[in-house]
Amino acid sequence: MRTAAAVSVAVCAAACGAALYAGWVPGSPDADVPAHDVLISLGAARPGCGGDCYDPPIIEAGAGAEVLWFNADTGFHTVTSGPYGGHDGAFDSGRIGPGGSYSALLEPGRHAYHCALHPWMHGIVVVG
Ligand SMILES: [Cu+2]
Repeated sequence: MRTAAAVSVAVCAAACGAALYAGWVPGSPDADVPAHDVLISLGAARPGCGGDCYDPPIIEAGAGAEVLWFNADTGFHTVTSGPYGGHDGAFDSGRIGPGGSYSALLEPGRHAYHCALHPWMHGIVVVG
């Protein structure tokens, strides 16, 4: 079961899309969360997650590396480039369900992003 679920994440990463991690249960200990670069934190759907809605809030990725977000929360979220209300078109996950993930291969540069559903959620990826 765990092996099959890990494979589904790998397939998702290869396809740069959103997928559900079948082996994960909302509220699971962090140790049970599959490999990821950025965690969408449990409780991020409520104001008060502060700068840790996306954990870590700022990451650096090598040029040509995919960045993978995993939604460890019980609600839907997005990973959308640009400031809240100002999607710049560079990338957009669409709605990621609980236990879902999204991966993207980003252009070099500094990418601010946000959740289109929750104005308090924002992060930065620096590529290259
Ligand atoms: Cu959100």
